[in-house]
Parts: sequence; structure tokens; C-alpha cells
Amino acid sequence: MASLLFGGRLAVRSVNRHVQLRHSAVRWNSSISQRPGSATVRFPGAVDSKFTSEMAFSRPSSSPAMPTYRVMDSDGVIVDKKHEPTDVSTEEIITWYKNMLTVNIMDVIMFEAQRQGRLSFYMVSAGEEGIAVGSASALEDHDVVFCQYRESGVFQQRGFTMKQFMAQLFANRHDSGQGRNMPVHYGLEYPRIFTISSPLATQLPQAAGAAYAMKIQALQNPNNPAGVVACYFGEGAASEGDFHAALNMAATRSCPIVFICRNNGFAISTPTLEQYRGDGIASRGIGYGIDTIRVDGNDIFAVREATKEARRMALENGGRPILIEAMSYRVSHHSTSDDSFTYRARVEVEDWKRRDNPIIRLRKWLESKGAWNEELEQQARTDLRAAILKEFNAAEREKKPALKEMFNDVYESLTEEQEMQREALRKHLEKYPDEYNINDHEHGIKGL
Ligand SMILES: Cc1ncc(C[n+]2csc(CCOP(=O)(O)OP(=O)(O)O)c2C)c(N)n1
Ligand SMILES: [Mg+2]
Repeated sequence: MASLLFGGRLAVRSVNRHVQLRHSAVRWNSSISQRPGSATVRFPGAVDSKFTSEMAFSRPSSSPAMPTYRVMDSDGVIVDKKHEPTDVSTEEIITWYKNMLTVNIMDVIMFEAQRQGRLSFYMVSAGEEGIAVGSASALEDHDVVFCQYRESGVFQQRGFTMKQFMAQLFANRHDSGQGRNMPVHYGLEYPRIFTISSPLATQLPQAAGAAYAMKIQALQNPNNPAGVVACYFGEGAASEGDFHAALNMAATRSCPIVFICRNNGFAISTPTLEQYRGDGIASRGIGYGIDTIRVDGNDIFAVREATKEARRMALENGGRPILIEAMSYRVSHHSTSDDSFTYRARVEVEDWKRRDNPIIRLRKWLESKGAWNEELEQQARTDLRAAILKEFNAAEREKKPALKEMFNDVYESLTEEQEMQREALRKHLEKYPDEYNINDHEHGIKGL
């Protein structure tokens, strides 16, 4: 990746050397030979490990669970007044609130639309809007983002328009992916969010690689504002080998990346109790030598503050990875293809809905400041719903992408095999014209 970005292996080698030199102190220290009589051992693989004559296995059960950082309690009250948000205006906080609300209302409409057969698939992020919007609010436009699939709030906060959401969901001709991806697999060119891909955890090593490239870019262009990569994933995805490869690569190469894990208690039907026995995903960050924090994902202020600080730390001294584990509960079914009441009790879900929710929490805080009330709430809901439905109706009526788009963008130009496939498709469509809605596509058969 680096050589593609920086035009030549030589340039990359010299930059790599530069990067290595900056970290050489740490590496060379580890190879210093043992001092006679020293109480600590200097194995190359475990520096400063004390000798002990007490044989004791380290037991996870005797270490307390990592605490969960929180700024605001479930009644919307700031727990410690010194964490009262002061760096942003109430107006801006209201935009976060409306962004969470937008995603929440869109989710209800689109879930229902899928049930009516108007789109093929959908995934909601109910209960996790605070993690997405809060963390994205702490990022800069020149940062680069990799998502899983349950982070619509990140897209909303980074300026993805309702028209763009709907174009992708209905796979119409305005979709930047030209209808080639499943619904909810959005992508945004700038502020950049790499297009979502279904195979779990693939975004993690890609994100670590992108962060390494950004580190080298920062060395080459020190006058440009330095950026980080933010990489989102679910706790289930952290069971993939790619998660471990990505964290280790980011740690050993000191890449400026903030890993943001949404721990929502489930990987489809598998509860966390059956996914792992350690202390969540946070404990794994420590294992890889990565500074880590666990936060309350229903508390948008805590998520934002932690991400802001993580971003600052990730850029310190040339770069390093940080891990945030944001705790929440997946209130919804996994997707429109899932019925979660076959593997969890309805009462458990209802309990969570009633007990805690990032939107209600922020609403309580805004109301306590006199910045929100029932009337504003009803107005906002009516306006947002109308704006979503307007784009919904327009997108559903739009033409689908031209048929030729199915072959484009795989290679720079069509290969001989692709030409043959296109001709075979043309013949097939001409033979069975009544079997396909060809005219739903831009320019009909001429668009092939
Ligand atoms: C490599 C791979 N294996 C399995 C799947 C099927 N799958 C899709 S989502 C999912 C669960 C992921 O859970 P988590 O990462 O916790 O995200 P959440 O859905 O809870 O937001 C699984 C197993 C997949 N998409 N890719
Ligand atoms: Mg999960």
C-alpha cells in the first residue's frame, strides 16, 4: 500500500528507516544484555520482568474488570461537574441530538419498508446512535474512517445526505456504488469513509495499513494537518484473526489509529458470554500494548470526550494506536433477516429500552439546560420524518443504474471475458424480455 501511495520502493525504504530510527531507542533497549545481580530480567521478549521465587499464575478472575468511563448518568445529569461540556455550543449539541434522532427515525421507516418488500435488507443501530454520533463528532474532516455496518450515525454526523442514504438503500442511479452492494453498505468520498464490506473484520487490517500510510505521509509532509484513522467494529468481529493482526500491526508500527469497538452484547445470536471469557475487548488492547479505555456507549459526552482524547494521543510523538470499547446493548434484531426473540427474552430487551438509551439521556440533559422541550421534540420529529420520507419517495421512483455498470470499475477497461459476458447477457435479455424489468434501469437495454 505504501509504495502505491508514495511512488516507489526507494522512497518508502528511506521513510521506513526514518520511522524505525524514531523507535529505535525502544527496540535497542530490549537487546541490552543482563546486568549481573539484577532483580529484573531482560529477555528480549519481556523487558523489565521481575524475578520472583513465588510461583503464582496470573488469574484474570482476581483482577477487577476495567472501569467504564461515564460523564452523564442515565437521568442526563453530569456526574462530575468538571466534565460539563464546555468546548461546544448547545446549538452544536442539538445537531448531535438531531443526528441521533434522524438515524433512529430512518431506521424505523426503513425496517418497515423492508418488511413491505420495498428494499431487500436493512440493519438498524437502535441503542448505539450515541457511540456513532459522539465519536464522529470528535473527528476531523481529514481523518479517515472505516466502519462495520451499524454506524449510520457516523455517516450522518460526517455529512452523508439523506439523498445519499436513500440512493444506496434503493440502489438507484445516484448511488455512488452503482447498486453493486447490499443495502447499508454505504461509502463516502469526503470526509472519507471507506465503503463498508460484509466480510467481518476485513476493515481492521485495512485501517491499520491506512494509518501506517498516513504516518508516512505526515513524515513526508509535516506542514499538512496530521490525521488519524478511526476504525469501528463490533465485539463479535473481534473474534476474527484480522482483529488481532490489525491491533498488533498498529502497535508494532506505532500507527495513528483509534480502534472503536461497539460492544453491544451480541454477534447475531451469540451472546458475549459465549464469545469470550476475558474482560470484554478492552483487555485485549492491553495485551497488545495499546492504551485502552472502556466507556459508557449510552453517554454521548463520554464517548465524545474519550474519542477526542484518543485522537490527541494517537497523534502524539509520531503516532500510536488507541482502543476504545464502548458498551451498549443491541436493542434491535441483528438485521431484517433475524428474529432475536428466538434467542433472547422479549422482557430483557424491553428492560434495556426502558432503562437506558443514548437519545433519551441527551434529551434529559438538554431539557435540564432549558434548551429542549416537548414542543421542540414533536416539531423536530415531524420535520425529520418529512425530510426522510421525501427522499425515500424520490429515491424509490428513480431509475436503477445502467446495466453496463454491472461490469464497470472491476478493471480500468472491460476485459475480453467481460465483453463476452456482457454480450451473453444482452442475448439472454433479448430472448426473455418479459422476465426482467429492464426499463427500470437507466436507458433500458441500450444502457448495457
Ligand atoms: C467473515 C464473516 N463471518 C461471518 C459473517 C456473518 N456475520 C455477519 S454480522 C455477524 C455478527 C457480528 O457481530 P458484531 O461484530 O458484534 O457486530 P454487531 O452485529 O453486534 O453490531 C456475523 C457472524 C460475516 N459477515 N463475515
Ligand atoms: Mg455485537
